[in-house]
Amino acid sequence: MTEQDFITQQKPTWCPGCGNHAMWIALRQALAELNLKSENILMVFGIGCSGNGANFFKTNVWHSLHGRTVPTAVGAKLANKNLTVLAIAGDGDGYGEGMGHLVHAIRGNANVTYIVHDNKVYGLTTGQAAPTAEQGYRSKSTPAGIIEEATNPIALALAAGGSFVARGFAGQAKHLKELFKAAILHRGFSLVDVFQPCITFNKINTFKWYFDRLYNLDQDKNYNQQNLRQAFQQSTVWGKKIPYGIFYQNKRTTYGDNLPQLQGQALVKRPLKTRNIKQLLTEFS
Ligand SMILES: Cc1ncc(C[n+]2csc(CCOP(=O)(O)OP(=O)(O)O)c2C)c(N)n1
Ligand code: SF4
Ligand SMILES: [Mg+2]
Repeated sequence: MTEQDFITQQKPTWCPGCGNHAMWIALRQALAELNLKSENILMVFGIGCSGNGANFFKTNVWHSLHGRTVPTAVGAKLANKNLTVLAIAGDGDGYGEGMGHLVHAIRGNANVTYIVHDNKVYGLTTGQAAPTAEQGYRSKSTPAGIIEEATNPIALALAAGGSFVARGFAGQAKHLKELFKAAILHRGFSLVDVFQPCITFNKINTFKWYFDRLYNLDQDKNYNQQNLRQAFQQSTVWGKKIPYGIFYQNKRTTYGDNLPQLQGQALVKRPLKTRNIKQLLTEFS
């Protein structure tokens, strides 16, 4: 398949210039370059501008609930291990309502690729501060600036035991494509947090803001992606300079590997057996 084969007939409704367009293209290219077929891919989307991507990718797609993208994706992977499963959410979805799921999915290391559109706002609901918004960020609903400190998804994923933790940028589409490919090829739970400028509501974290600050860890010969201590150190760098790329990657058994029931044929391929549970009911009644 070519990247064009992953396009539906529906034209993207995102604002012209939104970082979502570049993410859409980079992901399609990654899928095509990995020789994946539409019918073998499941994308689980959350609710948000990011979630509207559900209409624009020609794969199996599940437009899930806000905050419930990850458990839906993990469940689907357990039911059909033959699918390449991606969970795609906004930062409000993934790090707000869905935050607890992230930590537990990382612990289990289910073989799912999780892509988070990090625009630091709730785009679809017109620009309220997302958990990744910096302290003091002003929006219509927080005119005096937010009191909370920004959540740090990279440090959090590392602390939870993440086996693949990365950050991309919608302004570096070629690098983003390679990052998506590496994340999909990784056996286990991979988090790719992507800086995705929301040009309509976030007037601070613009493309230029990122271009002025970002440096690429993947090009640093002294950076070791297997060194957790180094990854933690880089995850806390923020301000005039901000790192992106693969912070950390290691090999761990996946959730599916550790479940004896999942060995052999995928669950969905197995015949359904009817069982008589009368004896069980009598025992517990
Ligand atoms: C359970 C639930 N809570 C809240 C909402 C309202 N809601 C819809 S989209 C959204 C925010 C989306 O922001 P984000 O996840 O960052 O995605 P973006 O639009 O920025 O891509 C919210 C709060 C909802 N639809 N469902
Ligand atoms: S509101 Fe922001 S995130 Fe949503 S489509 Fe427009 S620019 Fe993109
Ligand atoms: Mg958002």
